[in-house]
Amino acid sequence: MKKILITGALGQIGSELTEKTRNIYGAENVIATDIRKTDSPIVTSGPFETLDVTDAQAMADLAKKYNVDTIIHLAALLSATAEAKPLLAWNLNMGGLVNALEVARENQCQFFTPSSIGAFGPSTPKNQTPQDTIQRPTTMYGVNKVSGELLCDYYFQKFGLDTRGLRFPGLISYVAPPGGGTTDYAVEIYYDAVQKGRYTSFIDAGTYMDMMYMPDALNAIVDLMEADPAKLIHRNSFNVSAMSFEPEQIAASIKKVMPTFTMDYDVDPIRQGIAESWPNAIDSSAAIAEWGFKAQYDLDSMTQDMLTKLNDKLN
Ligand code: AKB
Repeated sequence: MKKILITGALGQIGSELTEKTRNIYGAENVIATDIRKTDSPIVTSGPFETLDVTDAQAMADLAKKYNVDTIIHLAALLSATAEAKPLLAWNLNMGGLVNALEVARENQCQFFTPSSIGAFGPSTPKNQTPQDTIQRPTTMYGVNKVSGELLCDYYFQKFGLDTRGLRFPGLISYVAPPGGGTTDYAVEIYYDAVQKGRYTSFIDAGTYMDMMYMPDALNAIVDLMEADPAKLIHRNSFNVSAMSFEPEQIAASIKKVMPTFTMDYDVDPIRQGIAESWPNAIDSSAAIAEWGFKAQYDLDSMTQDMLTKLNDKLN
């Protein structure tokens, strides 16, 4: 049985991944950590510890205390926040990652950390973006993500650490909100649809980005961690996407369920610039071939589920 330490466990991915892994591997075998303690059910449904990932000794102590054999390192700043606070982003995103890798090396842990479509830049092919291609991002977040992919490759090659990762697109969920991301508009739009019946998009019409519904992202993490290592050619990190759309298409999908829904635009130049530097649609074929990646949800089935779940949650 695995003994998993999760950093950033109260964040957008962590909140749901902690619950899912506790269901699979046993609540006592998943140690949730985050820089802050909230009233989230994660804090009480299994072991929880406060942890600042830039504190290497504190992370090492926790790994020893719980005798962990797997680290899932999620704590990081997202793209828009990283652009506003680039030095903090470097220190947190890179400092936290190298600390987590060192703890994994000392304890011979299996290791997962997410990369992102943000690891690509304006000189990357925009459509069907290949698994192996030009990566010259122009954002601090992207610089962190490419560096992180390389660092994880290095720990695998140099120390034999079982590092694995996914290049996530925008992740959409109704449980914990994202914070400070460029793709956040595709989450906000559902909240505003349910609460106000309209949405003002900070991303401009015609801007395509890859997206995925959270249940597919969680399955992808578990499936990659369980995959036969002999079959993995690319470890850090696999392109994975379930859909690509622009704001008019997500609005049209919502209108199929809520015909009175309306959308207008107030474009944020910073986040629009980040979005334009990213691919329109990435190619997930390496993930499909090497460990059987498959997404269940497309735009309309995600919209149906999001609106149903948010109606239950908010009304
Ligand atoms: C962001 O928008 O920063 C993230 C991402 C795509 O990595 N959701």
